[in-house]
Amino acid sequence: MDLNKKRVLITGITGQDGAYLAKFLLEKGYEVYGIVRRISTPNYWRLQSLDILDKVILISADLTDMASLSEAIQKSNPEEIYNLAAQSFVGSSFDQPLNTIDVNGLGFLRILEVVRNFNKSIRIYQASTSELFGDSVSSEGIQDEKTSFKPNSPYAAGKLLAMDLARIYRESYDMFVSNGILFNHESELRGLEFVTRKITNEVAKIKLGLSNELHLGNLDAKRDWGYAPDYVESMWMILQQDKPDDFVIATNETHSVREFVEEAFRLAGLDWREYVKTNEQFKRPYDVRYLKGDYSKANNKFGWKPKTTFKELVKKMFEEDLNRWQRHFDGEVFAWDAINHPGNIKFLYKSKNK
Ligand code: NAP
Ligand code: G4F
Repeated sequence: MDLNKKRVLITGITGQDGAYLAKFLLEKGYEVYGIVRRISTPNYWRLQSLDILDKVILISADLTDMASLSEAIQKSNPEEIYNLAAQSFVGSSFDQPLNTIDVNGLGFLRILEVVRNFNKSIRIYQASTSELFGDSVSSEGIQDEKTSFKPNSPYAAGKLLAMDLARIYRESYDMFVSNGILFNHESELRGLEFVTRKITNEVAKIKLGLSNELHLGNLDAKRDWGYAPDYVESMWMILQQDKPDDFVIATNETHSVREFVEEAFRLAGLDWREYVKTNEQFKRPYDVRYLKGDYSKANNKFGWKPKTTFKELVKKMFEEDLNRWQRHFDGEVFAWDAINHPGNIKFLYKSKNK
């Protein structure tokens, strides 16, 4: 432990946002700890591709296991905790509703309880979401911090529980707990099951002749899509405020899934109608139809604004996927598929003498 550095603990460090946030905080001079859960195949490809795997300190813990969280928080003794871990795929929350609520709702309560008992001065960021709004605003409106919540999925219900708990712990115990209500944000490190990455990855394969169909669900759904590296900066800014509060982070623009598809195929020089098939398998029992966020509060309070446009986002993702498949084709091994090379990982194990 480097006592000259500010310490931070990130849950979900192996995910898209966790990896970008870890890189951002390392650059700010923090000592970065992250919890990783035990899975059968190591999942360090994002940390590897940002070249930070050997710069972060990993602790084995799980949001469903309070004892492991308690140990992780005591060992890292952080000034700030960013709770990014979640069962984050809305579609899967319909297949695994209990696990989703356990991780996304109760998991956060476990963190709050450990912090309340261990050190109430730790500042906590909770990864809240625009999914909370559900269909509470029609296709002409815009969502901000005052818009009512109407969750449409077990995923959003679990996140609403966490958001309510944040407010309750803030008011009851004078704890610094803030929510970032982030609208969709994507990147070259996005999971392959999310619609943006599924599209850019498949279009890249089609372009290289490795695939000839793209199966999608609801093409009419509209989302406010931003770029993940821009968004992790807002998480840090939210925790640097004088008082805990909740902030919408978005781009103030909305685009349909169909528009995303059109743009990706346009970049590939192909006509999307020849390749895209709608498939019931990818439709949800209850989908959020329309999201468009107003980020003025964050902009007025600490000057945050998005830096990447919709077209730039699609281009970055498509070009990176094309590049990865091209290199894969050429037989090159790189971080994306070389997930089994953990390298020089700093892992904090349980101490015998505790
Ligand atoms: P992601 O890529 O799916 O990452 C989720 C992370 O949570 C992974 O590191 C995952 O570990 C970890 N995790 C899952 N279950 C866990 C458990 N039981 N214990 C410990 N760790 C667990 O998600 P993301 O896109 O980075 O999103 C980060 C957070 O922001 C999530 O809470 C998400 O719900 C929220 N959010 C995301 C967006 C968005 O558009 N990206 C928008 C609003 C809110 P493994 O690597 O082992 O799976
Ligand atoms: O990319 P998606 O799976 O993201 P979704 O459901 O909006 O959730 C993401 O953003 C939330 C913030 O609003 C986060 F809280 C959450 O963790 C996650 O990061 O789906 C986007 C839209 C949906 O309307 C979906 O029905 O795309 C539609 N869609 C159409 N075809 C598809 C597909 N989604 C996926 N994943 N796969 C399809 O084939």
